[in-house]
Amino acid sequence: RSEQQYLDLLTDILENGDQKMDRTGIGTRSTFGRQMRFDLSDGFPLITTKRVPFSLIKSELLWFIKGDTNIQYLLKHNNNIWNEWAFQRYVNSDDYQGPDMEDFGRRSLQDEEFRKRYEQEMAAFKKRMLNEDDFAAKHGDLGNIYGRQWRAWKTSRGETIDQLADVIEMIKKNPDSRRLIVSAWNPEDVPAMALPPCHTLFQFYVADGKLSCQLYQRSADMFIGVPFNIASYALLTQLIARECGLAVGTFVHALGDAHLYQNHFQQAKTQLSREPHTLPTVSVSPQSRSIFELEADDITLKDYEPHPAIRAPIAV
Ligand code: UFP
Repeated sequence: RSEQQYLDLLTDILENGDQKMDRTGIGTRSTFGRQMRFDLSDGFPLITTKRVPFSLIKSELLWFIKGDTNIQYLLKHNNNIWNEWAFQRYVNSDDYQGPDMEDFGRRSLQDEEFRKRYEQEMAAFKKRMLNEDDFAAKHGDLGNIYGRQWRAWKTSRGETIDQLADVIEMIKKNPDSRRLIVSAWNPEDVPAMALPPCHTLFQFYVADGKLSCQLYQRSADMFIGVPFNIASYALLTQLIARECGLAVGTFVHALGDAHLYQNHFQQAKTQLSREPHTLPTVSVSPQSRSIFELEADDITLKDYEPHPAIRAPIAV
């Protein structure tokens, strides 16, 4: 069963992982170079041993596919997962005149008074982002993140490359190609990035009328990030298969540093005490709409009956 591989890896890291300090200062148990394989014809691999918010995964993926890098789209879809990154850029800019927001992530965990100020500033930021297009254009853009790298990679000659459209064309015209790759890792950009791409590169493979995809993820937060990442790439594979008239094959998830944060151990144990349920399915319609035109309402998750969500602090 698909989900069992995730649970087995979680168990292995918990029991045998190496103690490792990390950038966030929290500390992890970690292992290097692992692989999970999800046969997408078994069902859609959305983890059932805790509730995972599919609507956030869906709107984020559509945002990437459209090549959008401005959080206004996400906010319009009630998706707040990239807010902190835009807010960070805003409070560092000359336009920001409010109270000091230095190191807001850490301070809002430690200082109650500060947290209230931060939440007020963030709420005001979100409101302007939604209501003022000029403000959103100026302060909502996250720059060279996935949407830009996939759809408008800048070359040294000043041109752009649409890697996603190109790979779809290649899958259609030359499905046996061994060069069906999209890369998000740009060594020129990395030093200036707050969060260098975690999903660094993916490759497609066609055999027997089925489309498979392998992702190389350099760094994997097993408890919070990975269930999102599995579902996101499973959905991407399904959407590209649909675009190319192929059935879905396997999603292969290759992990570099696969880690469990110290403050997720208890939650992971709770999750591991649960029995997986049958996987849901995802349907996409209408058929006439291309991958680049799809909207959130065109993608429907069916028969998802997970165990309850498990709260856990996110490392920033
Ligand atoms: N992380 C994920 N998946 C993602 C994402 C981040 O697991 O899609 F964007 C986690 C991995 C790591 C942290 O715990 O976020 C990134 O930190 P670093 O850049 O130090 O690897």
